[in-house]
Amino acid sequence: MCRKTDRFTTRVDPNLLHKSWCIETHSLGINFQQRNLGDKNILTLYDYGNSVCCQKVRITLCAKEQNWDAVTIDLFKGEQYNPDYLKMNPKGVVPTLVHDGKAITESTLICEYIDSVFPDPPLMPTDPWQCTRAQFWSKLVDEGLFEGVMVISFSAMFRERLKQAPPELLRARFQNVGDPNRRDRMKSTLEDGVDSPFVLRAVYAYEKAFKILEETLGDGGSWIMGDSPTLADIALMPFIARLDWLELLDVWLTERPKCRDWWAMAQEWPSYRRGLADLVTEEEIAEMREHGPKLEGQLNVLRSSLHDGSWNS
Ligand SMILES: N[C@@H](CCC(=O)N[C@@H](CS)C(=O)NCC(=O)O)C(=O)O
Repeated sequence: MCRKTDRFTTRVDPNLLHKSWCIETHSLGINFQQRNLGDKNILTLYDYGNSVCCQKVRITLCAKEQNWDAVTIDLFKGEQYNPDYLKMNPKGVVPTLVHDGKAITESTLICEYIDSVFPDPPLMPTDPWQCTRAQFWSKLVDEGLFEGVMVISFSAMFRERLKQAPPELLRARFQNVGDPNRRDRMKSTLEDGVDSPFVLRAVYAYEKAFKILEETLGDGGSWIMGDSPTLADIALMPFIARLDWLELLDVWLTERPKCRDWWAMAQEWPSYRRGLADLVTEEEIAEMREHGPKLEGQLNVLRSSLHDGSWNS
C-alpha cells in the first residue's frame, strides 16, 4: 500500500489509492524550507482532503500516473497561516506543489505545470486556438466558480463547523485571511448563511458555467475538448462533485442532459476516482449530505430570480 516516508508525509501511489488510504496529519513544527530543498525529483503536495483546489491537482497527478508526498495542512486548525508555510504560499492557502525544491502555488498553474513537466498523456490540445479554448474553463473556475463553491460550502456546512471553533481560532482566522474580498465573503456567509448577498453571485456563477457547458458538450466528443479528458474537464470536476455531495446539483441540472451525461462519465474516470472521490472521507460525505439539502429551496428561488430579472430590479 502506501509508504510512510516520515512522520509528516505519506507517499501516495495513484494506482493504490482507495478509501482506507490515510494521510497522517503533520505538526506545525515542520521546517518546510529545509525539507523541500533536499527533495530532488520528489513531488510534495501541501494538501487538504476536501479542498476543491487540491482535488484539481490530485486528479491531474493521477492522470499523469505520478506519485507524490502529501503533507496535510489542516485549514480548520489554521495551519495555512504557519509562518514557514507562508514563505512558500504567501496567501496562506492550499495547494502548494514543491518539485525539485521549487514551490508552485495556484491550482490552475500547478495543473499546467504538471502537464508540461510530465507530457504523457497530454492534458491540453496542441493547437494554440484549441488550447486557449481549453484554458477558458480554468478561467471560468478562477473567476467565478471558485468563489461560488466557497460561498455555498460555507453557507451550507463550514459555517456549522466554524461556529463550534474556539473564538480565538476564529479571530485568528479572520485576522489572517489578508484579501479583504475573501474575508468579507467568509464573514458574510458565516454570519448570514444562505441569506448572504454573496450566495446570489455563487448561483449566478454556476448558472453561467452550466449554461456554457451544456452548449459546448456534444460539439464533437464526450469530453469538453473532444474524445479525451483535458485540464478543462479536470478544472470543473471538483466544483461539480461538491454540489453533487451537497445534493444541490438538481438546482442547475434538471434541464441539462448533456451536463448530466458528462458528469456521469467523469465520475467513472479512474483519475477522478483516485484523485478525488476515493480521498473524501465518509465523515466529510456525511457532513455534506446533512447540511447541503437545507439550501436547496433558497437556491432555487435565487436561480429563478436570475431568469425573471428580479435580482437586478
Ligand atoms: N486561487 C487559489 C485558491 C486557493 C484556496 O483558496 N484554497 C482554499 C481551499 S480550496 C484554502 O486554502 N482556503 C484556506 C482557508 O479557507 O482559510 C488556487 O486555485 O490555488
